[in-house]
Amino acid sequence: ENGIERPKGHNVSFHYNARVEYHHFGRSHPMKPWRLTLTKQLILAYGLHNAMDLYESPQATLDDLNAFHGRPYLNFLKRIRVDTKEADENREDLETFGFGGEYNDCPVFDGLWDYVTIYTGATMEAARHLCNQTSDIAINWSGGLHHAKKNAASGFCYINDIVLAIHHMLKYHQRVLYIDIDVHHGDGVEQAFFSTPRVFTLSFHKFGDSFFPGTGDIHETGPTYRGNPGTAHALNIPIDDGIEDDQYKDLFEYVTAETIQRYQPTAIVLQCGADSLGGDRLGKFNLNIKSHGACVEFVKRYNLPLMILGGGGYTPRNVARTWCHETAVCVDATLSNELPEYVPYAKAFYGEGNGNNKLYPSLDNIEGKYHENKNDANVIRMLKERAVENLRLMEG
Ligand code: ZL4
Ligand code: CA
Ligand code: ZN
Repeated sequence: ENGIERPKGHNVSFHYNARVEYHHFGRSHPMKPWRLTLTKQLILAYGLHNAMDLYESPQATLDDLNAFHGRPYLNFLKRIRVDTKEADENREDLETFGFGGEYNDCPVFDGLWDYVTIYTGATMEAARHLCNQTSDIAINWSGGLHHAKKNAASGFCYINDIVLAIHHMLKYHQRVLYIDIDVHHGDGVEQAFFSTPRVFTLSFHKFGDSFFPGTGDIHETGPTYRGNPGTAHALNIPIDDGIEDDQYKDLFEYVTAETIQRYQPTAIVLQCGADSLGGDRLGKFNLNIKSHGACVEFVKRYNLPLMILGGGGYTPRNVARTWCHETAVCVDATLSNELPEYVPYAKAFYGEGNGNNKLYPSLDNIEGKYHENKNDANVIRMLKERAVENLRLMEG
């Protein structure tokens, strides 16, 4: 059926609980959990489920989340309801925990606790499968919420499933490398592991013009106070608007190869935020689906236990296309550019241009969403040099 076979030589597992799809951040909020419905339907339509072990993941428990997040924050998150949001008694908590005032990035919505425990449960299950070696690659497209802090929600992220997964992996792995290709800086993960050499965080992102969250310049390599064992275990690659396929691939492959060579990780977690694609509602890059996927391909070639997570992605049809393509990369399948004949919600794939019935429409030149490329060759060269210098600062 569809010519999709199980990959030879490695096991891929897919961790998912469809209940995550039915949550709503509110009208016109850019984060749309139903992009996961679209992703799943495309994966099924191409027959990729035949090539993976599928798991309906359990919800995480409060105790699971407590491995990173503070009790008072978790109690608040579990208790808060839409109808009590405005209540005076909660106003202070809303502010401290990242919900109040201007911070409508993180709204209170119906089923919030279920939502966060569902996506985190899937990431935790993926971590367990990598650690007990039932999977070589474990995928959770509903995870990858990299901004959440120990005691606060931030940037559409309430619980940091990535930190929790890495925390679990450290029981079995000496060194975990975290790579983040979301267009935003993976600040929450970086911060959580600032003081340990056992996790190295590498993020590629748009930086400048106060783009959220505003951190992640090239010189930010972690706190540099003397004696901090985590010194220089963060690497940030700040990128300007409009970066294109070849430049990004070159930068990604060079910096990632140097990092792996120097750090020698025993496992890798890759956050595949799809807001770095061209045409994204929030992003500023001009990447096509196959060059985003080339990052997954590149990392996979190291044959280390690999966790694949989602993250941002605000043009749902292209999020689905990208994560479907990257699922295919994981199972060594090649997909036809023609969308399968029967795709549920096929109309959702209609968008700009003439790529409506294609898996790989060109995204690097979308009218009205094209970002002028502000990255010149010299800046890219400088970033590569600075990255290598930063890697040399690592002790050992
Ligand atoms: C929106 O239309 O830059 C939220 C957020 C809600 C609907 C209701 C309008 C109410 C764009 C964004 C006004 C909300 C104003 N609605 C939010 C500095 C900001 C302060 C908060 O991909 N306002 C903050 C966060 C970023 C800021 C990006 C990326 C997550 C990830 C991993 C998080 N925050 C300005 C915004 C809208 C909204 C429209 C929005 N928020 C765009 N960028 C941000 O890295 C998942
Ligand atoms: Ca990033
Ligand atoms: Zn993002």
